[in-house]
Amino acid sequence: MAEHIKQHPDFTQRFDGSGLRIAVVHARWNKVVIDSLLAGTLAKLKENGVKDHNIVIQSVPGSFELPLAVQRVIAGSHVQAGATATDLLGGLGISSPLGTSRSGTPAPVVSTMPSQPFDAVIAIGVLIKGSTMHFEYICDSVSHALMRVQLDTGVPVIFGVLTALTEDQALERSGLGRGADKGHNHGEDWGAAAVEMASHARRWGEGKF
Ligand code: DLZ
Repeated sequence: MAEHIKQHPDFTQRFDGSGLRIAVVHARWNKVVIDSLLAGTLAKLKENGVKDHNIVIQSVPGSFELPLAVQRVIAGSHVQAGATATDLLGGLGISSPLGTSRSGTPAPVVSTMPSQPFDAVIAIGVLIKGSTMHFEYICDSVSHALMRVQLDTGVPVIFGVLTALTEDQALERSGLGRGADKGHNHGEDWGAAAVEMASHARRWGEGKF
């Protein structure tokens, strides 16, 4: 029997992120740790093939703001995709009050709006316990709310919220440990998990198992 049972998951199976659109929403409390987690997340997304133009980054003040932000970002990406469809119909002269151009040739389709809603959202925050019950309330409500958002929307939400009892715990989990061992940057796992879950969700949604 191995000495330690608790292990990171095996992320060696590669998923193709080249066709995925992913949002990262991060809090700004505890910036040093957030910056490192964000860097690890983005590096792993790109390593898995996600294109720069398909990554959208948004920030909010603290972790408590993350669930609403994630929910609105998902909703907004559907609005964007719908607007692109409307642009397309307008370009073809179907719904435009002006109809086709004078020559009768459909106007060219010019759209700068992304056509694809987000395939996954990564929520990043760093909660460090203080001397009151604040930490417990926020950890509890944020984790439940992020779970609710992903179940309500069907879009994978990656739980990138560190809930650390000490500053050292937060540093070690972002690869910034004060000792010789800098620890592991959990942002990398969140990037890999986002690509995997987005790929699964798309495939499962098409009834492919
Ligand atoms: C107020 C507060 C405190 C004390 N600590 C943290 C923290 O460690 N990490 C974090 O992300 N946010 C913290 N916040 C801010 C709250 O999350 C939230 O932004 C405010 O209560 C405003 O809603």
